[in-house]
Amino acid sequence: MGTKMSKAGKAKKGAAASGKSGGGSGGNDNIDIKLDDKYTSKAGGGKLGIDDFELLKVLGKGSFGKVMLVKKKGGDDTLFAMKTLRKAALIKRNQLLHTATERNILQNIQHPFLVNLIYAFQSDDKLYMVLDYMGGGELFFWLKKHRRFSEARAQLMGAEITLALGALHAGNIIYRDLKPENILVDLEGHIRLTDFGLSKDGITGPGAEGGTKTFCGTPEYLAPEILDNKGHGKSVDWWSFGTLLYEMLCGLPPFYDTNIQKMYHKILCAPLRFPSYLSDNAKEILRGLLQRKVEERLGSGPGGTDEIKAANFFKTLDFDRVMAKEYTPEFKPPAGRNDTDATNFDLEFTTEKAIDSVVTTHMSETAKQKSNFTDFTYQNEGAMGS
Ligand code: ISQ
Repeated sequence: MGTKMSKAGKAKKGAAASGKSGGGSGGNDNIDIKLDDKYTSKAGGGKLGIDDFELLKVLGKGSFGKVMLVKKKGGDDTLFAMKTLRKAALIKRNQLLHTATERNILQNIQHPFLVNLIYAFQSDDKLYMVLDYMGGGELFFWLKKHRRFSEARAQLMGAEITLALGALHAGNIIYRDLKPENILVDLEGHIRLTDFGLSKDGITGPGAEGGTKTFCGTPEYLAPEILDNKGHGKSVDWWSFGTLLYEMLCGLPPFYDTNIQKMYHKILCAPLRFPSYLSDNAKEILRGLLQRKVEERLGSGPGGTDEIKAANFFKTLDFDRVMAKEYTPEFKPPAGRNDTDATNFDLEFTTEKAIDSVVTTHMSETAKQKSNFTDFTYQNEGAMGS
């Protein structure tokens, strides 16, 4: 959704979600927000609003809004991340479909390794998504700080990411945007994927999508078939996973170049090379995932995710135990002095006063905006009554 937690030298994302959202500046966009009725009505009556939350810290800011650390008033002490999005900015930047996609995916899948949606509501000017809080911040931050991870650390994180992608694929969702900035770490060291805005649902195989996508930002995690505009399916996520696993193990993505054109070229045709310290099992899974021929790529066969789970690289892990978070991560992010000090987030944001800022828009636009966001309000059943 374009909200970045850190600016540590990476290009901001802002990829167009799709040309299908109709564009315009708040007019008659016919947005198909597929909603499951059971999630749109709130038990106990009344509607949640911003006043039901205590705003504690700013965790990050982006072009459409910000993410704040919040607590529900009168509830227990559970911390949440509240993502706010300005409707006018979304409409102007053609991000309605992107937002609707994210919200739909979040409300339909609950998983231990996906950032789950707990509440969603709206005002005339903004959308609000209340999500699991991940106190360890971005994996990106830890990867840059530690340069590379041990095989044991990359193995457990890789297994958790595999299960998250497997759950999305089982729901016919292609994530498409796997990169270290979109992987958040909790205070135990477990991960969750976030930012489903670019995900695509209902695509079952290569070529099913068609059409041209515009990708801004850097291509280092994008599969060759995306760069080649050949249409793509779930296997693009296994390529991105291979790129990420390589970066976790070696410190840089496999086809990295400071020159973006050269990086494009390398992703399409450079040979895959490994540093000498990498184990045979690590090289084997990376060769399988970073296979340019989609039909030969690990995960693209009928076994899907099971092909990845069966790789020798994961042979010392029991995936049922991974799912149950029974393995203790090798690295635990520092907790800070207290739960709410957001020590693993950028001081640039966390020192800012957490407020729900006022949006200045024309009244005529407000009414139009409202019509595009009907049914956004949501309450997770698990959170009822808290
Ligand atoms: C959860 N915890 C911390 C930061 C976040 C940013 C975006 C989405 C979810 C988050």
